[in-house]
Amino acid sequence: MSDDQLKAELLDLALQAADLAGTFLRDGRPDDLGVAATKSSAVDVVTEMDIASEKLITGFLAEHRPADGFLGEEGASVEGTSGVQWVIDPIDGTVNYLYGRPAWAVSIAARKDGETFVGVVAVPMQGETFRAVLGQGAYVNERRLTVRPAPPFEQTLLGTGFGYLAERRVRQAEVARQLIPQVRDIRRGGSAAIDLCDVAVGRLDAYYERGLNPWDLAAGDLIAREAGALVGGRPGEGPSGDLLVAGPPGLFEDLQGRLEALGAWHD
Ligand code: LIP
Repeated sequence: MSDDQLKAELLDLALQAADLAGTFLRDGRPDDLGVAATKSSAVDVVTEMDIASEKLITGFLAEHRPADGFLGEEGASVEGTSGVQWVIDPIDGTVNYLYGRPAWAVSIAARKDGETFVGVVAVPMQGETFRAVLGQGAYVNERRLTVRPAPPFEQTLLGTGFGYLAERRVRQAEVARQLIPQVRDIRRGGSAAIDLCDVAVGRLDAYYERGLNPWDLAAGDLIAREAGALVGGRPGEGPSGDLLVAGPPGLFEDLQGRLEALGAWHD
């Protein structure tokens, strides 16, 4: 199978899995949804729907590609033998989902030998599915995506997010405090996958966050890059849990330099 044939197959399966899970989550959300468990802190929550969504996604994908590997936020961890690894956030924006707020997504990426081939972010409450294939552009539904041209820094609408540990949030708040007077405004949406898609579609000029997990960023990173954004971490580094920075050329480098000077990459 050629890489293009593999990309087409992976995209088709990712779109089907994201639609399956997104429909289940949108239509099956219990009115009395509560917290099933917590992780790094009392506010880092998991619901029964996160767990069910991940099982739905991994079950569907494993049925069609049994030799693939899996890495999922809620525990899916399979090595695989095909060289393809699925990176899954079954609900990105779990707290939003728990509170009945619309900004949550299903994020599914497929990596081949470590390179992200396909990314899909479904946002059911917006009726939007973002998708990208490496080298083939990014789309929302059927519309091709291109990032908004870099504005002057003082006119930047800047997205960010905060971690689940209070001591990290103190440092993150200090970085945001320094940046707020320098930009148009700040937005904190609660889903990294949506924030990265917002950069791709032009609803944010740029986005940064410290503390993301691979499943938070895998699909949105490719979607933003295929829409023309630059996505990285500290200068010369790729996006990681230390720091993710995303934005159009010109603004990306300016923001990255300011974040480096502010020490946004450490607690
Ligand atoms: C969320 C991220 C978001 C971050 C939240 C949380 P989750 O992922 O997408 O950017 O600010 O703290 O980590 O936990 O909802 O999958």
